[in-house]
Amino acid sequence: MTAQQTGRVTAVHGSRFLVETPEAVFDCVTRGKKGGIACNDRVEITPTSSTGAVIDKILPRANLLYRSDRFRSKLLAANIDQVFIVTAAVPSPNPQLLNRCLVATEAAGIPARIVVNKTDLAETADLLARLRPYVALGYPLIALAAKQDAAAMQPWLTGKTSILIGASGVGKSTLINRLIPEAEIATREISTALDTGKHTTTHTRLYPLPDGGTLIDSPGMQEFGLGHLDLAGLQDAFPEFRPLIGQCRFYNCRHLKEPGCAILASVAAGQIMAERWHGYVSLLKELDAPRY
Ligand SMILES: Nc1nc2c(ncn2[C@@H]2O[C@H](COP(=O)(O)OP(=O)(O)O)[C@@H](O)[C@H]2O)c(=O)[nH]1
Ligand SMILES: [Mg+2]
Ligand SMILES: [Zn+2]
Repeated sequence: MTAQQTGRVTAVHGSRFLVETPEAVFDCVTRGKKGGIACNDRVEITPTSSTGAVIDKILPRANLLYRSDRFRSKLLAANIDQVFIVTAAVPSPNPQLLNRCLVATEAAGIPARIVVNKTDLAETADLLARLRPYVALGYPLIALAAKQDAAAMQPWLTGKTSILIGASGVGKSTLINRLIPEAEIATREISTALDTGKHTTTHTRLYPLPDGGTLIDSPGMQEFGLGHLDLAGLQDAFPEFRPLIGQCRFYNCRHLKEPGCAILASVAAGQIMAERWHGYVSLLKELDAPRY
């Protein structure tokens, strides 16, 4: 029972991890205080019993989606093909959460798609109109009512590893349950395997899709810090800024109020959405804030 095995992390719950190998599913801990393991990481483990194991090593990642505040990073998932940012008109969305999710996804080099859920609600028309410019930026938008039908998602998912992120209450769990009939049972099994008695909904976990592929559910987020980016990384995460970088009068322009700024000129001309520039400014200010 002590031979090393390779598997993938199928659920993360605090410092406990479920790892699935060709042989079994193991309830794992890490050696020492080593953290930094994400859902869908490939890992090497050493079993310590028929159901328990220790994670020895994370195998190299294709990518890593994460957020961070001044104090710590929160890993969302590794090795993913696409990120679905789920929004809904109710509860009333914070437009900057969408921008932060988009920036994190761009910074990780992963394609982003926007899902507008709850199209059955009248308020959704306004949200769809407000988000139309994001389609012009290159982000596909999928509108659906998960409560009724999630067929619009299906063609996007097959054969891919995807994650759903977004505020709590937008309908991520409803969508998962619609797409994966066994999800509720799987969720209960994971909770039984990982729960230490405490009530919690902070798991990140993955589900195999019926037609092939993997879908990862993440806990709802109200905040989305990106303290790990630097100025160059931040600018580059806005696709509409990219053609303008290097065209400002000052080589080290931060696009805040500098004269001769190509990005500010584009915002003034209505070519760059003011809402996007405001998102950039608020992220830049966080980069400037002292870190502990
Ligand atoms: N009207 C409407 N409500 C929905 C739809 N999808 C989900 N909901 C409701 O939105 C609330 C939050 O859903 P949930 O899946 O728990 O959201 P999560 O926090 O993102 O996982 C629940 O009351 C759902 O019933 C939808 O398509 N239309
Ligand atoms: Mg949920
Ligand atoms: Zn500038």
